[in-house]
Amino acid sequence: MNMIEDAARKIESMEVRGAARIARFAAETLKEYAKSVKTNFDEEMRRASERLMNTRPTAVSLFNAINYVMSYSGESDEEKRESLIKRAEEFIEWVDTAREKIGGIGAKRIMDGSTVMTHCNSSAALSVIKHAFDEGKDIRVIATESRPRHQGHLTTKELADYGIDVTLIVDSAVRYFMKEVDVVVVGADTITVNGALINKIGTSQIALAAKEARVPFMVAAETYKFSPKTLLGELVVIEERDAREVIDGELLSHPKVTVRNPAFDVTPRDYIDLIITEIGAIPPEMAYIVIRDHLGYREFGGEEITLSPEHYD
Ligand code: RUB
Repeated sequence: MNMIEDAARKIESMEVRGAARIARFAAETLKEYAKSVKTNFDEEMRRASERLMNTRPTAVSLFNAINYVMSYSGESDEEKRESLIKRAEEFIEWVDTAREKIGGIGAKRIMDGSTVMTHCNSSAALSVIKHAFDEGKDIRVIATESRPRHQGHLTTKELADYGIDVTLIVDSAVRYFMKEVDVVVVGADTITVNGALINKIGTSQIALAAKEARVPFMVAAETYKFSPKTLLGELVVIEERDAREVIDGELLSHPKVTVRNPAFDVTPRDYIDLIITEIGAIPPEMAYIVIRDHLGYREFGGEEITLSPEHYD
């Protein structure tokens, strides 16, 4: 289990972060682990997947990745291993191709001469921005710092290295700069059945400011970011991380001070103009259709939902 424990810690410490990367990494880890399991295949894989599942609670991409890979079939351990490896490879390909398709679709909504605001560090959102740039559009990006972990620095470096002009701002300057923005593009950790977005803390404030300023707000989200669990009424758990990410020193131990550090927030669907997925640009109201028809969560036997692998395409 060392391999699994190492991988789990990489996700928990955010050495591997971002909903798509976490999902891809979990699929890769399960694949490598499956190769090393000698006996009790089902039991070993179940324990491994449970450990990975419990690393970060909010991004449903992790749940969908593990569910997809663990829906393996076969009689013997050898057949099961082969099936699992194949499914892990399929999922990894899904991650890679979806990001590219989203980039191509989303780029059409970014006009030449635009200023684009983005938040945190989303591979899907950056794919949209890079595709627009690759098409020769003259664009400029405003990237938020994304405290407390400063993922905005990663975004700034990645886009600047790509040749795009980037302005880095503190999170509280979003409204100040919104008047210069033509479109906002962010990623997603989870899309719920009613079309709400769960993404990096601060996203909902940006959506609010965008709506007030009549600036279109787009979400770049692969279909594996849509949450089947919310169809059964489950609420998305918002991860609350260590207060020491926010502040250190004396204030932390002051008896009258509490420091809260939620990592994500919820943006209601009314603030979202469009969700760019690999199967098309859709309104948030279509989330139910994606979960039911594309991910295949159609029939539920009791409370337990089991993924029918053939429904993924
Ligand atoms: C990352 C974050 C990203 C989404 C989407 O949070 O909120 O916007 O995960 O990213 P954290 P991607 O840094 O806490 O993991 O499009 O790459 O899946």
